[in-house]
Amino acid sequence: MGSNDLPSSERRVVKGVCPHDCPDTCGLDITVENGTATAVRGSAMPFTEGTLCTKVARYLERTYAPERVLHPMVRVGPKGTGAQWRRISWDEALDTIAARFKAIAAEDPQGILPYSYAGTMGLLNYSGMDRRFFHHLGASKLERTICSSAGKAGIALTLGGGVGMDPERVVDSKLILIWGSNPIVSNLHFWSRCQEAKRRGAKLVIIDPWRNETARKCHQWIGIMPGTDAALALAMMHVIVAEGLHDQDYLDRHTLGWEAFGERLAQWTPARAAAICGVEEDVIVALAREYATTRPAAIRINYGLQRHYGGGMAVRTLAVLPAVTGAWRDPAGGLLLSTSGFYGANHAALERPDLLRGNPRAINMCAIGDALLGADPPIKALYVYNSNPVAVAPDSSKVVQGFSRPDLFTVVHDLFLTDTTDYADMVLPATSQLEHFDVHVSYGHLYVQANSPAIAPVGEAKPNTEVFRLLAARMGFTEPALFEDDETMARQALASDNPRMKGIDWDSLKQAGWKRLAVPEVWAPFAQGGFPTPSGKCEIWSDRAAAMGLDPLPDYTPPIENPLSNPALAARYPLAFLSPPSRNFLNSSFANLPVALESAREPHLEIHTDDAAARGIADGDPVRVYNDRGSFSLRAKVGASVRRGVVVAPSIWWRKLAPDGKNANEVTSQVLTDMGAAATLYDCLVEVAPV
Ligand SMILES: Nc1nc2c(c(=O)[nH]1)N[C@H]1C(S)=C(S)[C@@H](COP(=O)(O)OP(=O)(O)OC[C@H]3O[C@@H](n4cnc5c(=O)[nH]c(N)nc54)[C@H](O)[C@@H]3O)O[C@H]1N2
Ligand SMILES: Nc1nc2c(c(=O)[nH]1)N[C@H]1C(S)=C(S)[C@@H](COP(=O)(O)OP(=O)(O)OC[C@H]3O[C@@H](n4cnc5c(=O)[nH]c(N)nc54)[C@H](O)[C@@H]3O)O[C@H]1N2
Ligand code: SF4
Ligand SMILES: [Mo]
Repeated sequence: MGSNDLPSSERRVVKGVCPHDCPDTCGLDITVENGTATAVRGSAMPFTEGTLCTKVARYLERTYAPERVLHPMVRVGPKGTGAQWRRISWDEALDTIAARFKAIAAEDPQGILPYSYAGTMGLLNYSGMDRRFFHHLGASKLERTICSSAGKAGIALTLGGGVGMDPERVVDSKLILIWGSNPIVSNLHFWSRCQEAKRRGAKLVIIDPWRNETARKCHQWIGIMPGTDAALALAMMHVIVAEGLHDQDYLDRHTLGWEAFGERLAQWTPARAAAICGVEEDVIVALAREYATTRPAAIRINYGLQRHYGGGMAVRTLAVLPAVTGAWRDPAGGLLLSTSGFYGANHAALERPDLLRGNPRAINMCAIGDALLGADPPIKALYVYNSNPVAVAPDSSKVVQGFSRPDLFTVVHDLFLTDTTDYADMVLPATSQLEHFDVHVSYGHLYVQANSPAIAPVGEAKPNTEVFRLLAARMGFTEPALFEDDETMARQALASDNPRMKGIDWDSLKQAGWKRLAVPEVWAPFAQGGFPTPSGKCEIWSDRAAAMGLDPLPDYTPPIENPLSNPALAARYPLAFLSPPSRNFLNSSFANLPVALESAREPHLEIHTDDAAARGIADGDPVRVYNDRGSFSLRAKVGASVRRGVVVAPSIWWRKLAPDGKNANEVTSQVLTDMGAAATLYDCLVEVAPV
């Protein structure tokens, strides 16, 4: 970092953090020459090890994209076209928003709804001043559950929170189960460690309906039916117990309810699971034996497998596996969904729930279509930031209909003119990560990082935090917390009495760039139990689940849209539809940039040769995917990259850039999961026909 010493007018390297919703949370080294960013590289942060994924390696093309929104604008054309805009000043923009918000709030502030997700994961711009502002205003609350909350709820019941093995240790694993996860696409730096483990002799098994990019590099692919993972896990435990391969000592010391669970496991024969999962009985038995007899054994589950109705239960059940075999005893053993529960950032100081005015209702973001069309009292104003709901929210036809309401006042703060800005009354320009301060935790490693601005804002762009400070002033608010600056908020976020946050403060973090949580370098967090559950044990039996009206024991909860659980629906729509992340995009981010579109080319649907033949579909044919909710078109890719009965459309394409102006969410549903009120994006039956 010698270049830090050079005068700022010449060349310097600024420490940043990738802001995207990705478990890797990479450290960035941003080279700045005469005020212009000239290179973005992976930092020496230990999980990043100097490399970035291809999307972010070309971050300057995003930062300096000619498509960036550079100043506030109001819509002058018809809603939904995004065609005609008039440039306005920030003063006019803020005055207009404040006037509308004041008028609505005078009647009922619940008429105003913020809509945001994870365009940036930085704590300040993800959930800082925005939360304070909307709390103080008394606006409707938003349940931010579109991604992970089913799995979070499930793992919290079994393990006590978003905790698990240290992903850096996986290099020493001898068996790695990659389960509902596509790390080459969505967890690249975990994958590089899997490859190292492979070189050291590990076996890699992937459990996924899709033979995805990662599956092609694993030793074994188990092509399971979507939404049936809990049945597989139960049968594995059945075999492990029946063959006496369980770790009775670990179970006795560190789990709760193992005996009660025994009766249930007895019913989960491999034959029963085989019929549900579409996986052969002997494959299940062999997997169980291998898992129980190989040490260290790691399981990487990811969010793919919990985007089904039974997603909470699936994660809850899978999370029991490492306790049954005692895999937690090894640093390179155990299970990982998220590391976020290890952090102890001071969210209360950051978000200030104490400022909450009244007891406003909550609107679930996954059902925004229905909410815009029917919430009572009605939603009159929508303020969207960090999200592109018209592209990413399920059941698009409802979403589009809701956003089209002429009486709805919609403000969108973004870097680009997205599918959502097409329905905005006003668009505000947002800064990129190179243009603002932020502080980052992670859900895929154990480091805290600081992001410092490398360049001045492009055009008239402003960070989320700044816009809410300015709006608070226009609203006439006087609460001092609404005017604190970014670095003050960063200090507050890190002022935590969590022992793992010891020694991490903003000023030293800003200098260093990153710091590992105060945990051992080589760490087996639950080797001696000590789970963050009420009992301190791995809770197979859960009193908390019982109190929530749920089954106190792990089990299998079938999908809603599945041939066995809903044969009538499957008679009309026999194919299970998945729309997982594309390698070239990050959700819908990047999906408008030439650099990403060059590689992604056009939307495609992977379909098994037999399913294609039965429908008269040949490789390369244009096809239509449809169900009762809607339909959209794309090109068929016929082969053996998916199991029979499943079709896969890598996503999330922008509607307006797709051949028929629609994307995968045309067919997905607004139904919520069994736990955590999350989206059931992959619980979806469709039919496919040639166009
Ligand atoms: N390049 C890129 N990286 C990303 C993203 C992106 O869009 N692009 N998105 C980011 C975000 S927001 C998230 S949440 C993560 C998501 O990343 P992951 O958690 O890895 O989740 P998905 O990619 O949704 O799904 C992973 C795999 O789950 C499989 N799957 C679907 N249903 C089931 C099931 O029922 N059982 C099993 N066993 N497998 C199933 C899919 O076929 C897919 O291969 O990735 C992040 N990283
Ligand atoms: N069919 C289908 N639908 C899905 C999924 C799927 O797998 N299939 N995945 C789901 C998942 S896992 C997730 S997490 C959601 C993701 O949904 P979103 O969180 O909405 O993610 P993006 O589509 O990336 O949109 C983020 C937007 O925020 C903007 N942005 C970035 N940084 C900033 C900033 O600092 N300030 C402001 N104001 N804006 C910023 C970006 O330009 C981008 O337009 O989508 C879900 N939808
Ligand atoms: S998207 Fe993920 S892998 Fe790519 S740079 Fe960001 S954190 Fe790293
Ligand atoms: Mo996500």
